[in-house]
Amino acid sequence: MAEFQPLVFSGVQPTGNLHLGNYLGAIRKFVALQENNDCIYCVVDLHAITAQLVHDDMRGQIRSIAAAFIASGIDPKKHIVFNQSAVPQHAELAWIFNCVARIGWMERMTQFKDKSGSKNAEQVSLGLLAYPSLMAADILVYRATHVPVGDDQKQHLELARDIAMKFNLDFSKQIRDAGTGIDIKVGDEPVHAFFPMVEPLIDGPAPRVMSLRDGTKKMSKSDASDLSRINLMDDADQISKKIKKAKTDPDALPSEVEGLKGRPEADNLVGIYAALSDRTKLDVLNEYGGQQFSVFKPALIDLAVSVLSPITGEMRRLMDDTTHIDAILRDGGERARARADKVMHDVRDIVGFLQ
Ligand code: AQP
Repeated sequence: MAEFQPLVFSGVQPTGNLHLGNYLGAIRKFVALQENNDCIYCVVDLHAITAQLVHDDMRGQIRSIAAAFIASGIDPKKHIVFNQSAVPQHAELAWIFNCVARIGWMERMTQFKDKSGSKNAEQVSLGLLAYPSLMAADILVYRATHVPVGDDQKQHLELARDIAMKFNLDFSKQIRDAGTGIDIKVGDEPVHAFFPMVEPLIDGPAPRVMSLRDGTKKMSKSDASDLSRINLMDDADQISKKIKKAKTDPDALPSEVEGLKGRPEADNLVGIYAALSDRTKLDVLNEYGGQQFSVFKPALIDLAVSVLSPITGEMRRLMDDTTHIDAILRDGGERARARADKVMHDVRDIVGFLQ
């Protein structure tokens, strides 16, 4: 059986201040993966207009996400960093995927249900419903194989696999005729595939970083309380204040990971410490088990400040030089467009459009 050429793709929305969850769930993994992989990292600006159409400073937001990628250590020369709207093939493939995917698949998405929530259908954009179809297109327009994301994106990636599979099966004859597919195995099933079955990369000690105010809620850009999250642009004093105020319970830290069960806030802070120091939770508990939060929190503050401050400083420096950031995005956009267009040429052939 053949295999698709490994390729890493992921994206971040320019919808507000990046926080520690975005960093640990996504961007830190992007940096680690670039050592041994071909990687494409995208500022997904088309996604940003699905929940809210008008943004005060969309261009500034786009630049700030690109700055965060680069300040965290992504090499935009070896890899590709660009903004999604610069490559129209994402939207073109998303339209085809809108015709592959079923409405019921989209309506079952937890994020759609959460974000459309109590609003009536007149207030929710069609784009919000179709969001996972565009996300599948973002990945598959490069035939990417691996996608580093936080745990909240798992369901969307399962849907991307469903879309890829349905496209491969619906067009199996055309894919064979075009000679652009390869034989893969999906479970035990042999499939002649044009699109790969993407693998989510969600591992690590903090796949879902939780709110500092409520360990049962995801840390999120849209949480009304700024104390719930550490923003990548926070300075040392703000980081210190937020960790000091972070909700905890009165018990000492356990010595085993099992002991974190039923203690969401303790679990979250230990997970954050482990992810920031590239250690396991067990390793952290071997050091801090039996200690009170009055000892653990100052250690976590020192660690968070030492990891995040250089990134924040570099982000500020980069954001002052918009010409440089724009040049990186333009160059990345050109290279991404060339790759996406090759794939779209084959897709148009398979679907039967006249080129
Ligand atoms: N709390 C989190 N823990 C781990 N990973 C997270 N990610 C987001 N929040 C956490 C991951 O960050 C990447 C980029 O996310 P995004 O900006 O595209 O969208 P999002 O998931 O909608 O981010 P927010 O902050 O949670 O926004 P709102 O408040 O709008 O819901 C993704 O890989 C995501 O998994």
